[in-house]
Amino acid sequence: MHIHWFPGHMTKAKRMIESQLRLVDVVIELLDARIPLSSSNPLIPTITKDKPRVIALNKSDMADRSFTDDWIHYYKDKGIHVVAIDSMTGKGTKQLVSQVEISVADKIARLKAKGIQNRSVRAMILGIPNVGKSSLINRLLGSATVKTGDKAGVTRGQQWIKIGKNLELLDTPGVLWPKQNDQEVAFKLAVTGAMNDEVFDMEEVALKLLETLSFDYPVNLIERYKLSEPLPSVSQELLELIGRKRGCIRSGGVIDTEKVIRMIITEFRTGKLGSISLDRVPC
Ligand SMILES: Nc1nc2c(ncn2[C@@H]2O[C@H](COP(=O)(O)OP(=O)(O)O)[C@@H](O)[C@H]2O)c(=O)[nH]1
Ligand SMILES: [Mg+2]
Repeated sequence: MHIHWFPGHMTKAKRMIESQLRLVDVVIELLDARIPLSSSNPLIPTITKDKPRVIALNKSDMADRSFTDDWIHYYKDKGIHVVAIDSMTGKGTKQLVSQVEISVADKIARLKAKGIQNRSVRAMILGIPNVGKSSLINRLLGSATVKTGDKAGVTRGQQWIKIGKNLELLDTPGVLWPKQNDQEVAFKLAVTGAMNDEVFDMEEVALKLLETLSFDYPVNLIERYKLSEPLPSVSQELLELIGRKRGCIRSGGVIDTEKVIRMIITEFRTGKLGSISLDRVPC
């Protein structure tokens, strides 16, 4: 998928989400556990208004557990429901479903008091591209009991996935644009694969990644690439050292820089460099 988020696209996305929101009781905001802040769209609280919101920190299998715990406390302190999940294995998804149910318990109780019994809870997933929306939907679909068809008032083609006894999930997620105009955030989105590679200078991204890892996760680099301390303080030298260790060399003994760059970024994105988080909770 390749989206350039021009203002026109943003307006269209926002409008589409607003119309989907009318159909649901609760929103699951999907964030990347490695970069909860950078992968969030600042407009979500405004767009969702008073709707209950549950934050799911996805890809937690690749995030640093202690950071994820900090983020969970951070959101809980703000009174926001939050769960760490892994949409590939399904870890945490049961807890997510129960958090979604808890978040709307008041509303369901009010409906019950009015005599409306057994009303299903309707939910939708919201998130930026590549955060794992489809993977989560597929995971939840795997345990779905029934897949219901089109409903009156719903855009044709949109379906509800029935999960458990009384939860229905819209099978089309809301896609929001990622944060823009912030270099630090752009780096984190690029390195995690949230943004299209063509938009970035991948060498810059790889060098910045090495700089960050040397500082925060030196052991991960040392173990993965069999390096020894001290690591070169200049990222370019570190890149070349890793290239030599990995045999990314062209004829004439020159380092194949492009190959090393691709390798490091791929290894980071696939979790081979270990569990790494790039966003810390604000102080
Ligand atoms: N390791 C890991 N990878 C994930 C997880 N969820 C999604 N992915 C991967 O992230 C990429 C984007 O996922 P996708 O569901 O297509 O994202 P979408 O654009 O939000 O629908 C895919 O390569 C998935 O395999 C997760 O929890 N853990
Ligand atoms: Mg998708």
